[in-house]
Parts: sequence; structure tokens; C-alpha cells
Amino acid sequence: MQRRDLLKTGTLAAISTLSERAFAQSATKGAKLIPWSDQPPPVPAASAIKALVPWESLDSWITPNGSFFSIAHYDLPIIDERAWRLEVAGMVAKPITLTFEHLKALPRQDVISTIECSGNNGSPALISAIGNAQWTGTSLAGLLRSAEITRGAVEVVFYGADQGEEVVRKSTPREFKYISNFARSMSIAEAMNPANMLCYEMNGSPLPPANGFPVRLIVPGWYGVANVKWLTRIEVRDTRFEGRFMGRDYVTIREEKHDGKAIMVETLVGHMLLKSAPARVVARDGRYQIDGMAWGGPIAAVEVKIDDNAWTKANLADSKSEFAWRPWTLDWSPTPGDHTISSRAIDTTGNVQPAMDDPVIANKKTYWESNGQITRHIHIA
Ligand SMILES: Nc1nc2c(c(=O)[nH]1)N[C@H]1C(S)=C(S)[C@@H](COP(=O)(O)O)O[C@H]1N2
Ligand SMILES: [Mo]
Repeated sequence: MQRRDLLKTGTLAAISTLSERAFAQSATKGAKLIPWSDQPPPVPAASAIKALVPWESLDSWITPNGSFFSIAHYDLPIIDERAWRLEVAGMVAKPITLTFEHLKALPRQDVISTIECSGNNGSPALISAIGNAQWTGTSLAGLLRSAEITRGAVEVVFYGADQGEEVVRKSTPREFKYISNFARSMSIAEAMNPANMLCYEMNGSPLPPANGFPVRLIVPGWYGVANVKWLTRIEVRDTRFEGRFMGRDYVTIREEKHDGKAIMVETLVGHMLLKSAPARVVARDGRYQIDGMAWGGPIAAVEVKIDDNAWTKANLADSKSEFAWRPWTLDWSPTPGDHTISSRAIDTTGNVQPAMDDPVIANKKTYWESNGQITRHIHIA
């Protein structure tokens, strides 16, 4: 009995390794891409959003630096790494100022992790604000330990070099305009997570300017917005930080029922949520294959629903990093005509990626954290 289970596991492992290879190869090795019929024509991307690569052309587990999306809410600072300094200040016994050389001399660590913008809302036009890279840098916790956080501190704030104008109290007697730096904060416990790093290399090369050169924060498992780029200052404080990207923007507004009464609840965008998406359909020698990705938690399974048929288990690639997306594939024998393809991820504790009409998604009034099941449309000739 036990042996049979072992054998079964062995076979499963073989299938999942295969599916990773199959995913990578299906775009390249003589396969014909069947285009989605719901793909809108490419629109000139908003200037804040760069390099949204259509998922049909996704052909590797690691996203090459040149095809990695980028989001810049303010200007794109061009930083001379010789002039760059990182300050660790505020409620610390030993404030630190680091040069780029100093930072690179600290112990190196790396992680392969997937970054998704929480605005990646799953509409055919905004599916690919996501990428997976190997990030290299040094431990944030290590640096905070050497700065010695003092008693009474509650938060760590991360400031980027980029700035823009903000306005508060638009309609009250006195509006206030000011110049603000991009900034996000985390509690001290969150900041001390050993996975977090001050990162200076992406896939073995210096960070591209759009992705935070020379140094950015990498917070594996959190939505993109937590990964502060062009990092220049880390400040430990005894009050909660409420900058635009904590308290006004990147806030999810959802209608919830409290004792039968509807109220709007506003919450901060933080950890990535469980999600998957069908990436493409390819055909080779008359055989069809659906490829996709799953991310946002420890994935146990991915299921695919074609038209009104039952959910079917996809072949899931092995997990190569706790924080990276997982490719999946499914063989398909379609009849000619129009079809829909949906996917859902299931995590190791049994949570299922919610359907679009699940109240958790349907009652959400903002488009952040849109991890509902994605349905794509396709026509088979
Ligand atoms: N300094 C700074 N960091 C930032 C941003 C920004 O505008 N300024 N955008 C954030 C958002 S919203 C996302 S989704 C990620 C995107 O990372 P990428 O541009 O490397 O893909 O960067 C985050 N870090
Ligand atoms: Mo984002």
C-alpha cells in the first residue's frame, strides 16, 4: 500500500517536472499559438505602466529583465550609484549610512520570487503586470539588527528617491499641496522576516533603472507595491505611517455585512493572494495544450474548467521556490467552435481561488487585489 503510494508520488513528480519543461517549450518548439479571441488590440500603455508582455508570449519561468513590467507612480529617478547613500535612521541606537560598495560587501542572499502589481485585475488588457525573477541582495533584518532598533518602535518606513505632488483635503476650506516621496511601511515583525532583502541584482545583472536601480526592497510574498524601488532611506518610527500608498491609494474597499447591515471596509494591500491564469493555448501535430501559471501562496493544485464541464486537475510543475509562480499544463481535445477556459488555484490548506461572483470579489469596489478566477475565450477552427 505504502509502496504503491510512493510509486504514485514518483509518477506525479515526473509529470510535474515534465509540465515545467512542456510549458517552456510549447511556445518555442514548432507549436502553433491559438490566439485568445477576447484579447483586445494593444492599447498604448499608461505611461506609469511599462512592458506588459502578452501572456501568449510567456515562454520562460524566469521573466527576462527586458520583458519585466514596471510601475512608476512618480518620476523615474536616474541615480548615480557612486553618489547613492542608504540611511537607516529614526528609532535606532546606531544610525547607519551605507554606500553602494558597503551594501554589496554585506552577506549576499538571493531568492526567486514573483512580483505582481495588485492592480493586475485579470481583464484581458491587464493580466500581465506580473513577473518572476531571481533577486540578489543582502538581508534587511541583518541591517536592522546592526542598527539596533530601540524600545517603543512600531514600524519601519521605506522611502524611494522618486517624488511627486500630493493634495489632501480637496474640498475642505484649505487644501494642502506638498511634494512627497514614494514610501511604504511594515511593522517591525514583518520587516524582520528573513526573506526580505535590499536587492541590487535582478537575474544576475544590476537592477534596470525602471526596476529600482541601484537598490530596491524585495518583500517576497507581498504585492508589488511593498517592494519599494530606488530605496534611499529606512526609518524606524513609533507611530503608524500613513502615506498615500498606505492610507489613500492601494486601499481595497469592500462591502461587508455586519449584523446584516452593509458597511464599506477599507483595508491595506499587503500579502499577495492566491491566483492563477490560463496563459495560452498551443497546438502541435493536432494535439492541444493549455498552459498557465499559479501563484500567491503554497499551491497544492490547479484545476481547469472548459465550457460547462467539470473542473479537471492540471499538471503542476514542481515548486522550485516558495515565492515563485508555478507553471501548469493540461492536454485538451477540443471540438471546433468557441470555448471558454477558466482556472483556479488551490493552496495547501485547501483555500480555493475565488470565483468572480464570490462575494469577496463581487463586493469589492476597487480593482486592487483582484484574484478572482480568470476566464479566457478562444475559437478553435
Ligand atoms: N519607489 C517606488 N517604488 C515602487 C513603485 C513606485 O512607484 N515607486 N511602484 C510600486 C508598485 S505599485 C509595483 S507594482 C512595483 C512594481 O515593480 P517593478 O516596477 O519592478 O515591476 O514597484 C513598487 N515599488
Ligand atoms: Mo502596483
